[in-house]
Amino acid sequence: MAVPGSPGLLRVLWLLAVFGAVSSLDSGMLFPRESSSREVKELSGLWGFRADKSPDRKQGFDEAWYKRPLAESGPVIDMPVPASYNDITQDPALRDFIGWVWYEREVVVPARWIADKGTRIVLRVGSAHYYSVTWVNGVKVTEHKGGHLPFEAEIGSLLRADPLTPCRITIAVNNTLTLDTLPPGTIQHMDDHTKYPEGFFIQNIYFDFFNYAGIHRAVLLYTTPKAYVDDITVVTDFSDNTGLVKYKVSVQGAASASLKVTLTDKDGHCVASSSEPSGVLTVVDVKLWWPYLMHENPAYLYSLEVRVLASNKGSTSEDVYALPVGIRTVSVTSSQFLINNKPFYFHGVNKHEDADIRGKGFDWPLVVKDFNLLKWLGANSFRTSHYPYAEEILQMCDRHGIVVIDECPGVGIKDIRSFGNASLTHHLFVMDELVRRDKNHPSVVMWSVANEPAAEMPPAEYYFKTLIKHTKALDPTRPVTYITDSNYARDKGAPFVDVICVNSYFSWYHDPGHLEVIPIQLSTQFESWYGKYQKPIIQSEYGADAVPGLHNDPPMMFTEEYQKAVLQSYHRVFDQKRKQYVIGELIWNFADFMTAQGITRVVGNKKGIFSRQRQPKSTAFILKERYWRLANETGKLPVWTKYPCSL
Ligand code: BDP
Repeated sequence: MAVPGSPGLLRVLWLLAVFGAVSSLDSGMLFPRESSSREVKELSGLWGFRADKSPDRKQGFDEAWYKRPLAESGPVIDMPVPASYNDITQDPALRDFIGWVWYEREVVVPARWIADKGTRIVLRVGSAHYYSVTWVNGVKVTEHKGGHLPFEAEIGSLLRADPLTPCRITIAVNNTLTLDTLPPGTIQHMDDHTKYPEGFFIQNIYFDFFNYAGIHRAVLLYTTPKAYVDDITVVTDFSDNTGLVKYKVSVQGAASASLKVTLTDKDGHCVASSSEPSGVLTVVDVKLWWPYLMHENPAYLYSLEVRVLASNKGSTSEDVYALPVGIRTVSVTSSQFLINNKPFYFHGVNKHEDADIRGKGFDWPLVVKDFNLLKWLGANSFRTSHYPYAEEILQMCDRHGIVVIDECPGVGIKDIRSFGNASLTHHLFVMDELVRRDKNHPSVVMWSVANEPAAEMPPAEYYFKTLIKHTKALDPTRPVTYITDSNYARDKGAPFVDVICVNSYFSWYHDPGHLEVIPIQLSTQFESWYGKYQKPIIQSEYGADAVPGLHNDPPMMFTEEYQKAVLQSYHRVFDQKRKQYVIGELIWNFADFMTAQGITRVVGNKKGIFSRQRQPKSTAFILKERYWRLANETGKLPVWTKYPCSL
């Protein structure tokens, strides 16, 4: 975290001190961007697909389906990528499928990529849920555990070995969750044949969203020269009018290389440059990155262009990569969250990557619609409940000034066996992957390592102490938290977090129907947590289900009136406590979303203030009115808000 108020030299020393830690991740995962030296070929569209419905789901491996075109080993259907496969067909068995599914696509690789041996060809999968194995022309190129995060493999030499064969990509994806996956789950076989058919089993999960599966984000091929920019890490600070951009570039594949690093402003003017692989760039008259509704000109981004000129055996090549950079600081006191040393109040939402038909598949129209709704609502922030969102979404946040609490998929850690070594090791690894991917986004202001774990269980203390310490070592510049729903006195991990994030559902899961309990229970909640820890508190979830169009007055559960009354009761308490130590409120949820079937869910969770189709319920207007009022009180409205039609 930044050190507010410290003099310039100390700041540079501090930046240097934290930097070793931030850059300790050994290889990069830069978002693939086109440049004069890099090309990107998206493989979105129709892929061939088959679910392995064999009893043990192993037929595909036993018969090596990856060795030949998929259509040669059985029937194949069309499957869009990116998309979850679950809601694409009329087959309930595919919607609820557990096990391996197989995707395949033949790609035409530009001949010049193959011909030029100085070109690296990288296959990248934005995310596939949950476990994936990838082959190119029948040769395994990578395996990856975990959805929501990208993985890649260099495939140039493989393609060059047989340049006349078309490039056939096969990806097998398995959505089975176990006690040490993130999120965890268990498989339960039902062997009583008086009740269940032969081979019947279910996937138990301890989280409240549909376990959508498949290839959820874009698959692409991209190129770089042999000597390439592998990673860039940026940490920013400022003192008075001077911005500081501490950077570190890691280059791979070069025997010797020279480097040029240029920071340009929005108008393309160079504001600082260097020829060192690491250092601190000084920006005079800095334009800071501010959140939406906190400044007239929010989300100012510079561009850090890195050029690497390498020579290898007499030939030279150049690689160019441009990274958007927002200069800002984040810090926490005992009662405030500071961005650029000014108190920031989170008035935002929790979201899901979720929509009709495509499930968790990335979809630009949906992303842009959601950002328009966020801005309309006057929301300045969201939490990526309950897993990392697509990088394109974080880029939108950088560009629009929407502040992000970036959460890893540590949701539903409820079984004591999920606190074991295997789970912790994987959890630490996922945090490595997440920080490596998202460390340079100015919009990301805090890491959340989990949601509602069974934090009262004894092993939770060691687990969260280790996890939070590890995350802080990876990135000492951002606060770390996890989201709790447990009691302040029993929570074993709370001593280690920087900000207390509490979820509560008074008058819903407790005292259902009794709206009158909210003021007292919510006040008690805040006072108990603050009394014990003296740390700032975010109400990280609160809300109530409302079936759109269902009405009753006086309010009854599941009606729009009840949802409205719950929100208004919470808001009255927030208004008392935000003057003290409550630093934010995030509604559960932005939009209705799909869940597993169950007796408390009527085709999904209905706690959205928008329907799943992004139409407002009455509460959206309540929240809009409140968020704009909060923005008026706590921030500065951007110039364009004077012209409401531009909303
Ligand atoms: C919270 C969970 C969230 C659920 C929500 C609910 O964090 O994932 O969807 O409850 O039940 O406890 O609506």
